[in-house]
Order: sequence, then structure tokens, then C-alpha cells
Amino acid sequence: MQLLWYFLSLALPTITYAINARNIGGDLLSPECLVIEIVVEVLLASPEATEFCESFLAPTTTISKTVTETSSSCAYKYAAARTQKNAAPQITSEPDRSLATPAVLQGLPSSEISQACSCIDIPASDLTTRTHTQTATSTTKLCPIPTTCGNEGMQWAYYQPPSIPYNYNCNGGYSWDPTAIKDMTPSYNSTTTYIGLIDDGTSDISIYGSNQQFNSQFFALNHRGYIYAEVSGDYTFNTPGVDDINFFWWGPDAYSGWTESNVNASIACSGTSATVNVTLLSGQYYPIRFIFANAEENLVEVMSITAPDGTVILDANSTGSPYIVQYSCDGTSAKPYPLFGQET
Ligand SMILES: [Ca+2]
Repeated sequence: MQLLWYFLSLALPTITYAINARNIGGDLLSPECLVIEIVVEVLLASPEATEFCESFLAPTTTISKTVTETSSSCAYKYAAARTQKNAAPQITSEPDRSLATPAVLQGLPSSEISQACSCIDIPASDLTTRTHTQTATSTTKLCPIPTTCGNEGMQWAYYQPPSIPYNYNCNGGYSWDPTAIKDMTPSYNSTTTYIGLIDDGTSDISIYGSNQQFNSQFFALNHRGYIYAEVSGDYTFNTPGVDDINFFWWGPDAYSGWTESNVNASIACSGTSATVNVTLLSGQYYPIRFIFANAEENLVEVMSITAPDGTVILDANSTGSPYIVQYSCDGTSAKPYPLFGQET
């Protein structure tokens, strides 16, 4: 058959110019059909030709379909894998080629099959539109992931309030009113992505990687920021021990109005762990505040925040994350704190 097409192609100019009124079944043939007249005649004699050509010539329409997938796990440790994905649409159904190609057309390229089929003059009304479905895949995140904008970490400030009482050997029964630093201008402030400080308090110290050295006695640290709840559930705030005193607030009181009486957890001169469980809702920022103070010598400030799935959100080894921030990028869902020294 391919040999036949080859010779027909060579003869095309001669045949085209030599066309007389030839017809098949009473219809005039176009020059293109005359060239393949033999094929067309065989095709017309083929009992399956019409049905095949109707299928082959049928116009197509394409519809787009989106399949949405949702991640099955919702936890901090899976956050890196929960990226939004929009796969390119792909044709998932080919044109209907279920009918066998008539023997006379076998081995020919689609363009020539199409030409031959068009020569048998099938009414357009007999051509049933085929449908292609293009499927795009969209993966949605079950859990929101906040954006970052240089807002990672907590703000902290160093003070030496004269109100910190002596407490040699941290013998217990210790108290100090942290509101003393609300309107006190700190001698230093910065940000940190981790919390944790242990020292013997016999000389000046660096705090949270600062280049500056600080007096390690009779000082207070004020840390404030927000925790972003990636998942809903109980978050654990833990202080395994302290020397000399530690305070923790969360929620609106942590932003403004924090006092000794509304503190969510406080611990002084203790090697015993203090734990607070708070229920947070996914997708929300919550103010958090830690205030630590040391009197003489040894100082121990150790604390952590653990998510419901066991992921440690904040401790002495934490690095920057979108879950502990100074403020939200939109400036409203976690509004910036006032300047240190101007807190209420
Ligand atoms: Ca101490």
C-alpha cells in the first residue's frame, strides 16, 4: 500500500492537470481525492469504512478537570512536604480508536487516513463529537503555613532593675515583681531564635550570641513574641528548673496587662519541672512572654515549647521558624509590641 501511495504522489501533478469530471457514486471528486481514487474506491467497498471514518473524523472538544488532593497528615514535622502543587493538565483520554483500521488504510499515517476518509463524503451530522478530558492536580494544605518576613524569633531585653532582691544560694521562697521592668528602659535589646542560658554567674556573659557582655548578677531578661499554632491541640510550656525566677504568660495578658497575679506559670529556685498545657487553635497567633531574673551567681534559664505532635517549637537549640515570631507579616494578626520600656 505504501508503494501505491509513493507512485500516486509522483503522479500527482500529471493527474491533477489531467482531471476530467471523474466521480464516485455520482459525486465529483476533488483533485486530492482523485489522486487517491483507488484507495477511496477500496475504502468505499470496505463494509467497516463508514463507521471507522466517522469515528476517525469526529471533532473533539476538550474539557478541563481539576482533581484536588489533600495532604493526609497535619503536623509540624510534615510542613516541608506540604507545598502547594498545581500539576499541568494532562490528556487522560485519547480519541476513540477502538475501531480496527480497515485493511486498505493500515500502515498509513494519520494525515493520509484523514484525507482518504474525507473523500468518502460523510455528512457532518453523522460525526459525533468526542471529548478529551484534561486533568490538573491541585494539592491543598490541610494546615496553614504562615509566611515569614524577617520576623522570626522573639524580642528580648536586658535590665538591671534595683528591685531584684538578694537570694544567695537560691534557697527558695523567692519572689520578685516582674512588672518593675514594664516602664524601665532596657540597657540592651535584640532578638533571638532560641531560649536557654546557664552560667555560674561569676563573670560577665554573652546572651543569645550577642557580642556585648552583660553583668551576670541582678539582672532580668524580658522575652516576648508570638507562637503560631500550626495544628490545633495542647501545647506544652515547660521549665525543667530555674535559678532564680521565671515567669510565663500566654494570650492577651502576655501582650499587655501581665502581672504576678495572672501569670500562667512561675517558678523560683527550683530544680523541679514546671509545666503548663495550653490549647491553641490552628492558624492563629498567640502572644507569649517569658521573664527571667537572676540574683547572685548561678543562673539557670531553661524552657521549651512542645507542639501536640511532639515537635519542639522553642528551646535552647531552636533556629528561626515561622512558628515563633516577633509579629505577623500582615501586622495585624500578630501586632507588633510596643517599645521595651513603654509596655503596659
Ligand atoms: Ca542565682
